[in-house]
Amino acid sequence: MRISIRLLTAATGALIACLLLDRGAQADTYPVNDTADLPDALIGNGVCATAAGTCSLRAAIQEANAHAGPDTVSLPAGTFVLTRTGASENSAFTGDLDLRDTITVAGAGRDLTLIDGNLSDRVFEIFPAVTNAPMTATLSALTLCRGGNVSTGCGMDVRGTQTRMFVSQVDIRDGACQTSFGYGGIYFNNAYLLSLDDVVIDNNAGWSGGGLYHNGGRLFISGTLISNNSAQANGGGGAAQSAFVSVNKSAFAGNRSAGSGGGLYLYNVSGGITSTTIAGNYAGLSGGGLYAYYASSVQFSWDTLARNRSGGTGGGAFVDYPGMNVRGTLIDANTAAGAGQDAYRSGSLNSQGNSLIGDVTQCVASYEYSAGAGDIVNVRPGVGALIPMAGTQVVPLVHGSRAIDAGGGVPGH
Ligand SMILES: [Ca+2]
Ligand SMILES: [Ca+2]
Repeated sequence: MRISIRLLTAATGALIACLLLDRGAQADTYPVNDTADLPDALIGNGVCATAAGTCSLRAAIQEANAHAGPDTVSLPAGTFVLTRTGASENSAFTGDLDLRDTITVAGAGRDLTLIDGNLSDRVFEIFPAVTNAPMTATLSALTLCRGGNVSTGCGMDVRGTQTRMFVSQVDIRDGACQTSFGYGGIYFNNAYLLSLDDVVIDNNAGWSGGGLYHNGGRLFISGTLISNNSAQANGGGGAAQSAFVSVNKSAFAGNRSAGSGGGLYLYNVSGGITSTTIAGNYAGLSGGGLYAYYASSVQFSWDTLARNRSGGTGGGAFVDYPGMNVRGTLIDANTAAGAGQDAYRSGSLNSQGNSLIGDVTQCVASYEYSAGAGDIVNVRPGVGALIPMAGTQVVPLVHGSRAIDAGGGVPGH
């Protein structure tokens, strides 16, 4: 028996080695050495070379797109301004950088490598050369800034039902999506997966989902700060709908929407929001921090919603139909021009325990608050101002706060 297992292991090892060799033979790395925005002189010859004999970012992507199999574009420190204007072009020849095959674009660091959209098109457009073919795109260690003049995704637009998008150690800044039906610093529409790990999405503006607009598929966010974005309609920081959404140890801070959901707007989503801060956001209508609509399949755990403001109802959260499930979550020090300083209900606010809600009177009066063990409600738990910490933003508890050690225990803390 032992011998047969060993034989099987050896055979499997040989197979894996073959696969690795095969992939290794196909993979190419293009080290970029020119910040000028120039095209490749002869696309498809496997050599990244402009007419000047240099390897530009655009030439590297054109070669990578033409080359089957995974490729890596390696960027040095520098600012890469996309000066070859011409939007609505999809072969990376002008305007945005179109990624059409499995690729990794790696910079030298988010503070060192900047790709500037020149406010003339988005920065990256990600979709396979063959509609809905599998592809994986990875961006790391760089900053995308000043995408604009587009309706979908001033930083990036991700499409294709088999497209997986991984973003880590990346800033997406200062994008100007069209304010008339323009969506998101990142626009994701019915692709397979978007993963944001250690990402900052800051100071982008659009019509809906100022920082991020995510429709369909799967969204995973961890260690990420979404701040100072704005929307004319809903979801100043982010809007997600008809998707599975997982947010962990992240923050939505200082975002604004003229409509609802200043920090985050959820519609018809499932998943979990865990150990996340939603603070200092503003909505002109409802849900200064959060608007949750058809979001009863989302578990909110050990989150903080504080110091958000609403020009309408629900300063912290507007709980729309059918309801919202929270545990160990603090909702306090929010303000609303209308009813429900911290929480306003259209659906039920269900606590699974250890919830700390400064003002839940509007929900209680409507018989739409179900208490959990260890809840502390209708007293001010005591929270401090929003402060930056470890690359994100947090709302600390003040000395003597009722919330100290009242969260019911957070795993991993
Ligand atoms: Ca070439
Ligand atoms: Ca394009």
